[in-house]
Amino acid sequence: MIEQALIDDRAVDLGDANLTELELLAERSGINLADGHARQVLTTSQQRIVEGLAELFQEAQRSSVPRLDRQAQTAFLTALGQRRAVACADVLTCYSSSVAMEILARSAHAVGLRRVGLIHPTFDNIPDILRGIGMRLVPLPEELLQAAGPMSDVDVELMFVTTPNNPTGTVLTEDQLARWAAWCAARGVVLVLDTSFRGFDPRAMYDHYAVLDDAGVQWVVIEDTGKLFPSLDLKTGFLAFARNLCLPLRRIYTDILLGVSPLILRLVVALSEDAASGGLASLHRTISANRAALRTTLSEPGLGHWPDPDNRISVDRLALPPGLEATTVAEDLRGRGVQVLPCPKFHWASPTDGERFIRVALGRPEQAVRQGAEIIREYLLEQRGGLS
Ligand code: EGV
Repeated sequence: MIEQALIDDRAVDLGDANLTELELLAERSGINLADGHARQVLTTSQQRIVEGLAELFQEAQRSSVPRLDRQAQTAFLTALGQRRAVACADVLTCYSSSVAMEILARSAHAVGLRRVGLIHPTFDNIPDILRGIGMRLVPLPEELLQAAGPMSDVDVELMFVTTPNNPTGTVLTEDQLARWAAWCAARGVVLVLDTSFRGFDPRAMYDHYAVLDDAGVQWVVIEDTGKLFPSLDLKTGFLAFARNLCLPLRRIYTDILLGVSPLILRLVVALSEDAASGGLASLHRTISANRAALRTTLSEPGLGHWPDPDNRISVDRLALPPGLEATTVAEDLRGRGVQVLPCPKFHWASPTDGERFIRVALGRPEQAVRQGAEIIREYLLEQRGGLS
């Protein structure tokens, strides 16, 4: 029997749910280690920014919105090492990175692009948005993107790479990006990066825009403040692109929105400046401590293993012991009061490959991660006993 559950008071087949529907379910009860949003405790300096919100509102009211918009873009991009962006990118500020992605996909479709190479695995709303708009998808396995040998010939018009990737944390190095940028430039392929998780990993903070600009490729980069700052989803996505880009991004953008609230822009400026002066380092310590707590709690033999040892982003995959399936495990864990994501939908081209993995969110108070990990541990110990 397929389990049903109430999501927003609608009955939804869990066998059919996308990852975001499972995340909505996770907000209803129990320990929520499902969505990848930033829900860790505010740092002291972030707390101070929040306490000044009324003041930020007044400032935003008095400011010129275009200037504030540019300030938010510059403060965020430079905090994350993307200095060349200030000189070479046009940037459209969006409500979220998913809205930026929708605008990108519609724009590509409008000029007739259909064949899209997409990193595999990755969060399911990316293939779902692209397919929903009418794109035909070709999976690009992470191993292919990282291979040092001769570049295989993939027949695509647009290439979409999430880096660091969600859920694996895999980062496209500067050399790899340069190779793919040259490859795309030579073939007239549009190169799109989704860098929503870059702020977690210093290895993803080299200046991507310098590499893209120097390669002379047609490029788009989707950035996101939402995964980093625990600001109750007051956030922006940035749609950054080459000045000579052949896609009608501005036209489609204006079909959808006029702009983002200047209060959010002002908040992004404050949080980005804080990130540059110690906030990012503090975030890295928080995520690292939560990852250590999770992995230590589940370190006993027979409880699975960590397939992404170098992952630094705010989610972590556990490879389940042989014989267990993620869909069942996630359902069982929900029954015990902890919510994680089963990984089949991340493997959008071959879902059963994802049954070996669950994804655990780490952007949470450390206590929530510890308690969740303890429940997962007890469950897996019982399963180990039952299976042997
Ligand atoms: C993650 C959910 C959507 C997404 C969650 C996410 N938002 N579907 N528009 O932000 O990794 O949990 O990225």
